[in-house]
Amino acid sequence: LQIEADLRRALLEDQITVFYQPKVDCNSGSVVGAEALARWNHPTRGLLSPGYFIDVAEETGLIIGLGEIVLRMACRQGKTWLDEGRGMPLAVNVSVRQLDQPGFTDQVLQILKETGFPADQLELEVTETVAMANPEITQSTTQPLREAGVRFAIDDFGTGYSSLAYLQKLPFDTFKIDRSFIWGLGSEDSNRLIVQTILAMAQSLNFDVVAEGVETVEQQQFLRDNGCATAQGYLFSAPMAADVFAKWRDDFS
Ligand code: G
Ligand code: G
Ligand code: MN
Ligand code: NA
Repeated sequence: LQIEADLRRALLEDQITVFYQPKVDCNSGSVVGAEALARWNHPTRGLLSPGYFIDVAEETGLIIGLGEIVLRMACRQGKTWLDEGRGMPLAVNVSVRQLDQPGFTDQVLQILKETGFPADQLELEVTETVAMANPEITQSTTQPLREAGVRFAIDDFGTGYSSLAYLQKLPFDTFKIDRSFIWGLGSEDSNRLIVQTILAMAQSLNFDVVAEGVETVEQQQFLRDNGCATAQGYLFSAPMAADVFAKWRDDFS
């Protein structure tokens, strides 16, 4: 497969870069963190989004090396911002292929040590299906990291099949409500009810909540009025290169 060979080379030749999308306080509008998102700076096709390569990376196992690169870059950037007095928590996506690696926990701790990024400023996002698929692996992998201060988020929440009883036992701190529920918020009653239910549940189970894919002021208002602390989406900004993010943040605040 050409794309596999190209991606393999991309990992070796520093063609992977990281964009940052702000997370914003629903009430005050201030920036409270950012999600790191992989980009492939392809030599002939330009800047590619994960939609073009994450599936191939997952299927070939290249996601393990890619994930390590993204985590290291994000922690390095986070430390730089911290040293500049612009520190903030960063979230990094983690694939099940990474979580299944026996060395994953040590790798994360090593990257934190090497970069000097504080563990309590790092959040790892794991998709809901993955989080639920193997609770024992999830538990044993996450525990030492949580003890170090790393936080865990369930990504794309609401698209999987979490049961309430189960959720309480999972070692997660945050729900990220999937954007498919946010889009209907202006008009669709069923999505309003679903989002209100997720927010109420998060509150009673003591989870933080981030709404993804927020694109309109109406959606932000609905979320704020229903107790959602944090939002992310094109209303605030699309993901940006690190230098663009830093400038955007200076202008924004
Ligand atoms: O940035 P964009 O919206 O195109 O990202 C699309 C999807 O790719 C997101 O759902 C995100 O979780 C995933 N993704 C982005 N960067 C990474 C990464 O570094 N590792 C993993 N495993 N997934 C990523
Ligand atoms: O990990 P996650 O599935 O949350 O990935 C975030 C991805 O979603 C990013 O690649 C980003 O480009 C995309 N995204 C972020 N905000 C919005 C939004 O408001 N609308 C849409 N359509 N996509 C978004
Ligand atoms: Mn994510
Ligand atoms: Na994701």
